[in-house]
Amino acid sequence: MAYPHRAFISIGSNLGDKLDNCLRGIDALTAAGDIRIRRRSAMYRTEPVDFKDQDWFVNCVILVETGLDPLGLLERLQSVQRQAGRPVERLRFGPRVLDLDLLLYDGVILEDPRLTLPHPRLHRRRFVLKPLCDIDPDTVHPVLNQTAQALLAELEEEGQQVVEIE
Ligand code: PH2
Ligand code: MG
Ligand code: MG
Repeated sequence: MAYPHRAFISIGSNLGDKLDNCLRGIDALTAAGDIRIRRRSAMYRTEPVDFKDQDWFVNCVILVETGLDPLGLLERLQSVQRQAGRPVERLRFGPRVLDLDLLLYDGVILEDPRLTLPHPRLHRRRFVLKPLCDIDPDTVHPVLNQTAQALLAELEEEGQQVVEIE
């Protein structure tokens, strides 16, 4: 098996045993043998953004290597979300057992009805940028041409608290 591509994936949960949901989700990604986990950030408790009236999340970011193409990887993320018991219909930005979002895939820029790369909100979210900086602060956003570290420095902490879990 070849693993020529690098992708960053955001993991999140705010229902049930959030930390365990995230850890199991990461494990499930490797089951078919065509994705391997290279790095995992710390785990964080994070204040909900976009839809504020919901419980805090647990979030982290992983770096994977894979032979899957972007849409193949997206399908895999969706299948692991379903296995975790997440219904397909749900409130946009609302509570979820497991959310796996493809953030970056090599330097690919993609506008497809199924998938936008880089993730369209990644540069505005501390719960994504803080863990992303744990594992690769110098990674460059291919549209904004700025590093993860520089993007994080621009964001206000107000309303976007991110607390590392010891
Ligand atoms: N996911 C959302 C909406 N808001 N807030 C935090 N803190 N973490 C998330 O993962 C998150 C969110 C939609 O996917
Ligand atoms: Mg999401
Ligand atoms: Mg999602």
